[in-house]
Amino acid sequence: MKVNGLTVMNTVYIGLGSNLSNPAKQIRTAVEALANLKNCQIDKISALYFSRPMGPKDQPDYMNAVLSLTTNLSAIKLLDALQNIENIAGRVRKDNRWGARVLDLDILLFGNQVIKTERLTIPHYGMKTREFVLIPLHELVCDLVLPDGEKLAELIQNIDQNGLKIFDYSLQL
Ligand code: A4P
Ligand code: MG
Repeated sequence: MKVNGLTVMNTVYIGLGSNLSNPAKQIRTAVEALANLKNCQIDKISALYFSRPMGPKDQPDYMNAVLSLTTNLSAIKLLDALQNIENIAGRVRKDNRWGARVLDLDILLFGNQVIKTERLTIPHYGMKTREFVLIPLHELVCDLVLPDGEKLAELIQNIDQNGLKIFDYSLQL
């Protein structure tokens, strides 16, 4: 993306989740795919976290992680690239809200932008209440401030950890 002839770089935070078909492997493969994306440079990756399912409880436990990358892609082009990676992983979109999935890649934050279109809501609509997003994000950047001025450090103060724990550090590049 260019503004006044200058390429605009944004720092983006992406949430990764999986609870099917060897979730730890799914997350590792997704990180590799993100590392190979054109016009994107991964900056930091959290630990791999084990987490209890949010939503229906009759589904397997999750693996979650968060990473940050720098990109000159627009948010919608990045979404296209993430959905392509999800599709390659065998993601089948069903109508079961919060149901089991091979791979979910969510754009949590895109620079300081606030976006509300048919295909994109940024900041991600659920990020402020999800321990499996906030705690790995805090690991990456403890002094993060959201576009609305809320501080990440304050958001995690009262969060229920819900069994979230570090599984391993295998995602580091
Ligand atoms: N979309 C809008 N905004 C965004 C964004 N910021 N990032 C649109 C990515 N996509 C965004 O997405 C549906 C549509 O949302 C996309 O086509 C895109 O245009 P999807 O990935 O097909 O659906 P989804 O992510 O399954 O949505 P859903 O069902 O609301 O799932 P959630 O809210 O992401 O929750 N428990 C644990 N422990 N860990 C988890 O990771 N994940 C979920 C899924 C449930 N329980 C979980 C976890
Ligand atoms: Mg998603």
